[in-house]
Amino acid sequence: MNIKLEALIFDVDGTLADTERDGHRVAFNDAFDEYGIGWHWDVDTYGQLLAVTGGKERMHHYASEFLHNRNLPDNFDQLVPELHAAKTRHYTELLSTGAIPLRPGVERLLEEARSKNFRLAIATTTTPANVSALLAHTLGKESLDWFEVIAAGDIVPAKKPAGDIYDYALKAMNLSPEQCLAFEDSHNGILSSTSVGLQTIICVNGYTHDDDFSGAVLVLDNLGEPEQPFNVLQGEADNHSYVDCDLLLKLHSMT
Ligand code: XBP
Ligand code: MG
Repeated sequence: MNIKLEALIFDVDGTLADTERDGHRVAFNDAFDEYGIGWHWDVDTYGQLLAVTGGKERMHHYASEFLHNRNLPDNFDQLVPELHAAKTRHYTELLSTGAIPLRPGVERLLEEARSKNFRLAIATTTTPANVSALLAHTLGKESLDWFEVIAAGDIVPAKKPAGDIYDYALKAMNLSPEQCLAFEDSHNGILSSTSVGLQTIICVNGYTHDDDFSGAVLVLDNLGEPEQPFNVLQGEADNHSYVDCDLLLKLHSMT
């Protein structure tokens, strides 16, 4: 492709950090305990619930598909936003303890991309406060300014797998999808990014390693580090052992 690579757009949950099992799931359960509703999402159940993105949407999905709307708390529809606010509080408190680190290679790649003047953005379904807390407690508060756009949560009507959040980020940066690469970890994520025409690199995690990533440019177990090479699960990494800007430029030129 002759079009220049200008920007990298990152998903957050599962991509920048492994937040779902030991972060979001735990915070949901803390909120359920706080409100005494008797729900508990174990690791396997939560994996099934990840089919639906967005915390409020996930609670509604659990009520309808797992509980068949039986024995729900009183005023359940009104309670969901309250439960979700409590979950966000528990989640951001957990992040503030440093419990969830960034995935291998994330900090290194962001720093290299910045030094080479690539533009950076975020496109995620998670609540904006969660993104701020993760960045602040891993890379420092100033890292929020590394991202030209942080597209998150309810700013678009339809969450992933819809493409709206990526579309929002592209419009805010005034870029076309051909000028960018996206980074994702899940089937819903790649459906979202590719639906707006973004070439996408996948780093799988414990919940997503068996997902269908047939539209991906490259599927890895993580971004890798010089001393900790990635494993290629799908695609061609041109003899690289970790993702750097050189590899990104090569992948982009092949698309
Ligand atoms: C992430 C999610 C989010 C989080 C919870 O998906 O599905 O819903 O689990 O976030 P993706 P909130 O990585 O594809 O963006 O509870 O703040 O909604
Ligand atoms: Mg994700």
